Amino acid sequence: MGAGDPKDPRRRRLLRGGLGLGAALVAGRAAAGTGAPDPKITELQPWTSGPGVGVEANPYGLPVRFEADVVRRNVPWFSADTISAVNFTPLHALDGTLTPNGLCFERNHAGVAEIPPEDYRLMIHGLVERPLVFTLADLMRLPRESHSYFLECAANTGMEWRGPQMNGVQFTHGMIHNVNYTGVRLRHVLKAAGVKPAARWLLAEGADAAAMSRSIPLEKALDDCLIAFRMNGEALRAEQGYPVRLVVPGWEGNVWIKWLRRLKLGDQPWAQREETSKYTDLLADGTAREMSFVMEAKSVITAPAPENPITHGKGPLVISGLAWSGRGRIASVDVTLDGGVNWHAARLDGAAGPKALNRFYLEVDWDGRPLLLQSRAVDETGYVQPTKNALRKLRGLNSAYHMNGIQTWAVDADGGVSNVELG
Ligand SMILES: Nc1nc2c(c(=O)[nH]1)N[C@H]1C(S)=C(S)[C@@H](COP(=O)(O)O)O[C@H]1N2
Ligand SMILES: [Mo]
Repeated sequence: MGAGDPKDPRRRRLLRGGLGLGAALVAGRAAAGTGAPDPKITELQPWTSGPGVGVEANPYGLPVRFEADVVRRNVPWFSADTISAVNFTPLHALDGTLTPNGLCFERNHAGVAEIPPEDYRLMIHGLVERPLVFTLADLMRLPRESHSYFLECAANTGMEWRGPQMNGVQFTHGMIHNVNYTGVRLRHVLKAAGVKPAARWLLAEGADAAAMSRSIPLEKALDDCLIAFRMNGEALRAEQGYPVRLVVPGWEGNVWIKWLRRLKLGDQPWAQREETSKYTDLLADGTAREMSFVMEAKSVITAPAPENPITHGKGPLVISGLAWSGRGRIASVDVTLDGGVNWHAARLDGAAGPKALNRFYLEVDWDGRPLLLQSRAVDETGYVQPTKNALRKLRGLNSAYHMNGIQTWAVDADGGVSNVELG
């Protein structure tokens, strides 16, 4: 006798134990209420009346067709052409913390480079004892590690500097992904070349037509950076930098050079386009923050969200979201239902490592009244996610980058959700 056997007393206990919540959840359903037979149970369904496809139908598996809406999306007005553009991770449709490879947002400045692995070269030169060139096979002979990290574009949520703009969490917060990378510590590769004592900075350059280049302080390069060739176990996707990208944990996405082809050691930064004209934060007084690398603690509720209205009426409601910090681990996340009058400690699910996405949940009993939902992350340094207005007071309105303010979703009595801001 097993737990599935109707005569099993354990099964009866389970059913009885679950009745309270179960009754509340099905209360609104006609079939359950009337006692009429549910044809989905009583009638033979097509998926039962014949076999499905065989194991050769999908040598590389794809999502089930009912999930065809779960895709990256872009906004047409972002740029004149999609070769220099961004698309957004569908955060509203995901749970847990890892982003599936096919759903990782893309930000390309000159389209996706396609590099045959045998043609890949990584050059290391400048202030080194021995300039070196690595092939992909060379890199794969060095000691390897795997770590999960978030990558957030500095422009994520940037549209919201001037007030609520985008009515969907995919567009307000979707320039982020969280991937388990396998690769070689950058410091192993730099040590092989022998860094000269005068070296202070590293130039990382991509092999794409944009030749995207950024200056990185040597201290960070020798710390936790990876030269990665796997994402979530498989080869990098072309759009994520196949065959090799730089992983710069906790720092703005722009420095995570894709299609990495060159590392140059120097004694000062290079003043590349992406660290002067772009990816700097123009302040109210006309000066600019430069090299604002770290992505500060941030969080967002992914359900309910504009794409995830409450459709089940009052009763048990699962509030879920993501929290992250470029300075390390998330210590706690608080959630408010009333625009910040009362805060409740959310439950952090599982133990996320430093500089990675954390999943949080808060289970509540919704009374059907309108809500003003917010989440607020605190990281291990004690930094508390600020309000958007606090950030505006500090940095003015000129910036398009580093907006990590608290997001507000208004839930109306029908369960509809919209992007709002409290004055
Ligand atoms: N070579 C190269 N590296 C690049 C870029 C690029 O256009 N070319 N875009 C950068 C920017 S601005 C971001 S936010 C991240 C995006 O990484 P993703 O496409 O994996 O999301 O890659 C960075 N690395
Ligand atoms: Mo970016």
